[in-house]
Amino acid sequence: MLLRIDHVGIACHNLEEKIAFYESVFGLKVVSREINEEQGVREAMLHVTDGPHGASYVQLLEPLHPDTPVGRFLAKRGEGVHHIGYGVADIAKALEEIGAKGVRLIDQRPRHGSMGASIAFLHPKDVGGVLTELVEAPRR
Ligand code: V0V
Ligand code: CO
Repeated sequence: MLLRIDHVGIACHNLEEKIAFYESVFGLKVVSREINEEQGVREAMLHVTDGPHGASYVQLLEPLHPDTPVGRFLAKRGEGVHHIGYGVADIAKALEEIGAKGVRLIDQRPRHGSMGASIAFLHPKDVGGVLTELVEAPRR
């Protein structure tokens, strides 16, 4: 069901500073920057590699306000890995199958994600403490 690691989401206080760090230390390049009001983030995708099932990225996340998922995470835990996003071929089908196994779905239906993707989150308490995101890339 999971095709690849689409992205690792990393929470930070200052997006521009963290982009500069990933560019200078790892040589990654920003391929997208967006503000997602619904998710409460300003985010950047840095391309890592291409694989047979699509690309993988680092997603850097800065909260738009303290009272958002990433804002609360930063206050409680500080900067660090916030979530893992897995690529799936059919997000509606994946949600149905995963929900049927008793994992709480934060999103019953897909939402708008970075670069035109459809995304949905699974509750970290049901995934061993890992906030898990499903990502269906847009059709080309
Ligand atoms: C919170 N918890 C986490 C966590 N965030 N555990 C693991 N990883 C995380 N990232 C734990 C937290 O420690 C608490 O456990 C418990 O969950 C409830 O947390 P809370 O402090 O009440 O925080 P809330 O109200 O933010 O609720 C947590 C959830 C929320 C996960 C339900 O953050 C959420 O709905 N997240 C999904 C949306 C999201 O994260 N969007 C930003 C990325 P204890 O302390 O009670 O044991 S947007 C994105 O990735 C995009 C756009 C994209 O990829 O395209
Ligand atoms: Co994400």
